[in-house]
Amino acid sequence: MVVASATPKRSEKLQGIELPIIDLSGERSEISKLIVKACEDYGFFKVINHGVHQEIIARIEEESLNFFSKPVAEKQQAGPANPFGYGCKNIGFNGDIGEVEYLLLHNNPLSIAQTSKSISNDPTEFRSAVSCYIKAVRDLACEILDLMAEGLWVHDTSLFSNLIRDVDNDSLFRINHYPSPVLCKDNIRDTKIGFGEHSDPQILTLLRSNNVDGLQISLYDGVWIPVSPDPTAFCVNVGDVLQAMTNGRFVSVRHRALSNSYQSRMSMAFFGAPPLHAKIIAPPEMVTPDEPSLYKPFTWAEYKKTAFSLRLGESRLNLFRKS
Ligand code: GA4
Repeated sequence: MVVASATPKRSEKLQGIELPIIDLSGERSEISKLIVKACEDYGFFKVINHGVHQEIIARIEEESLNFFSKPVAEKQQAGPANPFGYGCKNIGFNGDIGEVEYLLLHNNPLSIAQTSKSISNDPTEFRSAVSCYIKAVRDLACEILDLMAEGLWVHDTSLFSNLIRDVDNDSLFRINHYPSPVLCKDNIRDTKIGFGEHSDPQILTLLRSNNVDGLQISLYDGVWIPVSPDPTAFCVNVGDVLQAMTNGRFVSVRHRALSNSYQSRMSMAFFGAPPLHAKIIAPPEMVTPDEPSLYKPFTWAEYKKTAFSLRLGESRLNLFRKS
């Protein structure tokens, strides 16, 4: 069965929307159409019946909770996240701050092995839990990218997925922990920005969280729409590179995470990225006389360098628009 909501009118969206929920056990051509529509309308959707085994998820969740429950001094030994490891409050290198602590890892096996040593007392177990999870979500991301290409009638249906299947892919894995805010005076809980507004620079992000809310997306400037948590689903979002490769047809939507809950929130994001040398250019099917190409060709290395040299909330893809 495929479940997807029709695009609500703007007024309905403002009253709180549910993202399209796409059942991946449905009929392939139907699913690919729904995915394309969701990426055009929202840049975000949820997938259910995604095939990632619960044991794989439970294993990395347990490892992550073990890590975050360690004393601060011990956690700091796995940091700073420069480039990989434990980070607390500091996001990126340009002064962005949030109420979040996190682990940032590269998906390269050697890098995982290296980073695991300082994260866990049992690095072999941690490394294995991370590798299994990354493999499962990367396969899922590839499957979704193939469905997107099919729905867009791109001739080479592996065009997008090949970028993250490449041995040199630059994908990242991030585990965020938003501690439950302490009670303020009068027992009022403060809403804090856990992770400030931004778009993801990569191709595709697959996010899952525990059953605690906090994720919001911005479909219209200044209007934040909460995304309800669902630990059984993956929340999928289009990144800047996919917006460029679809010539603006798919949108890389800004999102943020609040930490305003009575419980702590833990989320895990896989950011599927191309190899550094990969050229990012929309395929011919995405460019027509009516829709001429919007972006200059660039490599992922060029784009990444720009993204990491700017603030979190920057609209960096605009810098690559043709004038
Ligand atoms: C957003 C998506 C990923 O979490 C991330 C982030 C990265 C970081 O935390 O170091 C960035 C941010 C993210 C975009 C702009 C730059 C880089 C912080 C920042 C200010 C790991 C990524 O790849 O880009």
